Amino acid sequence: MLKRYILGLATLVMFFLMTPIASADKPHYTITTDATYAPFTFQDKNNRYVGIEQDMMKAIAEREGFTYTMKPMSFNSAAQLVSNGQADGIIAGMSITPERRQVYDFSTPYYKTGVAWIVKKGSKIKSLADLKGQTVALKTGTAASEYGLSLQKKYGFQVKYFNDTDTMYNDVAVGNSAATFEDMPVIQYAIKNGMALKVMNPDQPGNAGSYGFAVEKGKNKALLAAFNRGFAAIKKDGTYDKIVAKYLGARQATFSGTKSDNSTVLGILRTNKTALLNGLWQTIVLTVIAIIFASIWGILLGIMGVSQFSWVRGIATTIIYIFRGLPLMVLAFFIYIGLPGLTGVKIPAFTAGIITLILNEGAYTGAFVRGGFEAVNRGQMEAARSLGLSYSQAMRRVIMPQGLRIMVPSFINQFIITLKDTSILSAIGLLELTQTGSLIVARNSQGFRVWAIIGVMYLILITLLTWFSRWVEKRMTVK
Ligand code: ASN
Repeated sequence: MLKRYILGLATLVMFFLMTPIASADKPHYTITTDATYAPFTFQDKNNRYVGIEQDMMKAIAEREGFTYTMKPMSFNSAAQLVSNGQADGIIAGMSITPERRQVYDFSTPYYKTGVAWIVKKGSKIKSLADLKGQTVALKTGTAASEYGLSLQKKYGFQVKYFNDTDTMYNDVAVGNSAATFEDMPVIQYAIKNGMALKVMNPDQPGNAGSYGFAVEKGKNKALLAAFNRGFAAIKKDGTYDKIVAKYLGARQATFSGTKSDNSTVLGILRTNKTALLNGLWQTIVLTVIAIIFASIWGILLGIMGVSQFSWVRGIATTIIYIFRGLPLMVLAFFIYIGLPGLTGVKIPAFTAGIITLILNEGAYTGAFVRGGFEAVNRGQMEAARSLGLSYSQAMRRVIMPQGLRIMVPSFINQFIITLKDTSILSAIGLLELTQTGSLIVARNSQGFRVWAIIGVMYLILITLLTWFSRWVEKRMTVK
């Protein structure tokens, strides 16, 4: 009965882990983008990704007859996925620079840019020299951050890093950082939409250049050619100009435009209902699959850990040592970004996230399961064996039932930790609850309210999970 249940579950999970494969007739690509880079890519009030780049890509794909899956995430991850061959192309306000040309092939330039240096509105800072000893906010992996860094020695400021532009702006707006560097069109759009910041070099952008669509160097030639052809066509027939005018002409509700909806917790809940529910669902799915498989894997490791054979015990100890020792985020990056670079096999973020959780939580589970079995009196094993039971019979009938029972509180604890650990997977772009929160804050700058909502949602989930575990525990002990 149990076997059939597990088998059914495993099939379901396999189904979940498979990547959707595109229809055979049209080429299908995976394109990454910067999730919070208005006016080029950002979420609108209905949590749909919009912006100049999103409209461009749609128009180009239609003309050129290809389909694509758009993956919004931090710029740094978006760029790495393409340079590693995990994704086919990137359209993310990406400046064409000589260093990047060594790693990527770029399309025809599609938008002019240059770096601005930015302070809070009303700030006392008047020149770069005033930044001495101050902190400057930079965004990881960007051309603007490189530019900022090139001035660091001369002007003697400290730097701190952020993964997205809006959090970085906020840090300056609330006065934590004295200044920041970001691309001119991006900051100008934010200021136009109510960000209380000021550009100090509006007429002299640093490192003037252009944005380009990029693919990994030497790869995806057909996609790049299609982009260039499509771009030339939408430029020629006026579609491109219309797209740009659509976003730059009208005031967009990205930063302050949705004030009334964001002034109360209820308003935020209502505006972001779909996004929050999707994030919640993703967190639940990750947690449930990870809990089930990490428990199975952990119990297996625990049994191996008390094996009669020292080499089996050795294997268990080594596995537990490695995966308990690695920080979860390092493991996630290794599996998602590191491994595919080596093997050339793409791993979807969801699968990478699940594998990360199973390995990490499974190691912790393995450690306490092993401890639990060891705690069941050794004498009991001897007694069972002297009654004529084989080692595995003694294990299954005598040691395991008692051991598992004392482990129940540890299991519940581990389940809660697993749920909380799913939030770390936002780093590889999974749109779970935490990442959803980041994106909402990026849009409405309501850090306090949004993070309070997300916090309460986690607490509710944890309470439900604890109740459920206690219920199972009771049923186990009644038997
Ligand atoms: N403009 C940045 C760069 O070129 C990319 C970004 O932040 N989306 O590095």
